[in-house]
Amino acid sequence: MAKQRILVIGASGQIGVELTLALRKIYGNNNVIASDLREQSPLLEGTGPYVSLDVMNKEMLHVQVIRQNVTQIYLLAAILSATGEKNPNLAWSLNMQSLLNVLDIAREEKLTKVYWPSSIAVFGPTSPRQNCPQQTIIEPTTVYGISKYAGEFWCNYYFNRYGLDVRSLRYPGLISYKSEPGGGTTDYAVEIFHAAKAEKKYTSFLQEDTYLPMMYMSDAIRATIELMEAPLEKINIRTSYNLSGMSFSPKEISEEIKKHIPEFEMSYKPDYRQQIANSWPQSIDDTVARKDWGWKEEYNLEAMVKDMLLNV
Ligand code: NAD
Ligand code: AKB
Repeated sequence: MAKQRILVIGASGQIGVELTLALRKIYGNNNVIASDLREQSPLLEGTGPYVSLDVMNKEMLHVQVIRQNVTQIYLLAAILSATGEKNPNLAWSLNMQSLLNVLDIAREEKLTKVYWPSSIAVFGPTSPRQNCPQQTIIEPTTVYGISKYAGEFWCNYYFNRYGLDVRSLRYPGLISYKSEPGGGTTDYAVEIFHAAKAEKKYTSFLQEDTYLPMMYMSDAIRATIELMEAPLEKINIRTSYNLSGMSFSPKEISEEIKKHIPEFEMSYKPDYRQQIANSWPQSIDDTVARKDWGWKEEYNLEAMVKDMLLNV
């Protein structure tokens, strides 16, 4: 394989930090260029190149792609579900224009691959709530979900029309300890660990019985790399693959935490994010990802809670 030069856009975010570190291990520190609008994460300092970049500035993005001899882009910049509902126009504009800028430049510069994540947020209240399949009724009700669904079809379009090898996963809510989550509805499942360790109590912004699809970050990073390294002929979905790890409610995660911290107290004060959570499926069927490129998660709720409490 020819030498790859990878640009990660949104590298200071929850996924970006860990994905950049993982890509640097595989492709070499200097071949993975981290970029973001905000400053570099301290966890990335000294591990490889960093450029300050606004993905909305197409000209500057294009200059960087040429200057850095980029062959692949991982686009992670986005506004997530909860923040998106506070500023729908901004969410639509960033989530769509960033993708169109990247797809256009990738086509023009003949990049070998592009990665862009979608989300379980593409599904809406009319989708099946349990084991939501790859192909089903998809009528999202959040601006974030609408932008992700539209984005999936842009990826599909660039693959079919221009042969651009763009790949995508519909991540569930991601749980991690290295960098903070960036304004999603599933963020409670990260906040709870910090509160459990620091104060031994947490007030959930979702009701106790709100089941949502979730995944531990190390599984999500591995899924991303496995998808991107899979041979071309194994990739049959050019919109975005369903991906599943685990599914739990605030009550279930609090009970699992109590096994390690018996004095932990959980209370509930649902806010506007409850409505968003109610519109999403409770669990996801990812049979197609398992069949096409061999996906299998490692972490269940028990293993994830144990590891989070060790590391937070
Ligand atoms: P995040 O908010 O933590 O990180 C996004 C990063 O993008 C931030 O560091 C931000 O500064 C940067 N950014 C914002 N605007 C930018 C711009 N104009 N130019 C350059 N950088 C900019 O988000 P995340 O959780 O790491 O999510 C990354 C991707 O994964 C997003 O597309 C998100 O929709 C998707 N996703 C995340 C989750 C999750 O649970 N974290 C689940 C499903 C899908
Ligand atoms: C969010 O809650 O917005 C994200 C997601 C599931 O896309 N974590």
